[in-house]
Amino acid sequence: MHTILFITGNRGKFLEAQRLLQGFGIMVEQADLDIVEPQAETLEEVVEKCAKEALKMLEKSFIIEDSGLFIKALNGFPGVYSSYVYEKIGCEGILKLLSDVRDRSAYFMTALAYGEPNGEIKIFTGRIDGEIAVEKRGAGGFGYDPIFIPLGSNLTFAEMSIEEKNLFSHRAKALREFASWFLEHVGK
Ligand code: ITT
Repeated sequence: MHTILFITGNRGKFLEAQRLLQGFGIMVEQADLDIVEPQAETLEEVVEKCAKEALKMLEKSFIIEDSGLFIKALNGFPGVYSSYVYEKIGCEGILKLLSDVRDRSAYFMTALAYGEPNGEIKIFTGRIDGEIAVEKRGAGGFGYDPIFIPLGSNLTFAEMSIEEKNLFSHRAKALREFASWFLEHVGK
């Protein structure tokens, strides 16, 4: 059994990762380190910079991830600014921006970095396409979950249990990639 840290201040993310990685025999502990998110053009760049910062502070293997919602009609906004935009205008603000918009396609993406005390950093990504709902629905999840409907379902992420969201989500895809690689490279 392996134990790694998941560096995040977001409990919802942690619970999703914990549930999924359990199935691979990988235990996670939440670590809420004070890492300031750098500005960068892609989620991969952001997470790589964060992982380098974390490497300086930790002597244990860890994962850290950065996620974002990319809306087609808004040219990919809020994308790398998802956190700031959520704090400022929330789901309601996004719904207002899309009030007259027919093409509501959007995707969620996660870039996940695994870091080891020896300095190795490896990046994994996951993406789920879907659309923005016309109103908020559901009480589960966090962030933009009440307004995102993944392709293949009629429910928003906030209407799903953690297990159901893990069948679809960007995060779950990145975590599965990571877990397969980890078990192969670090051993069972
Ligand atoms: P960290 O401590 O891990 O950075 P965070 O909540 O700041 O937690 P991100 O920067 O990765 O996480 O997320 C950017 C925004 O997107 C933030 O407002 C999240 O709530 C939202 N978000 C990320 N993943 C999401 C998901 O699976 N469902 C809904 N919203 C999500």
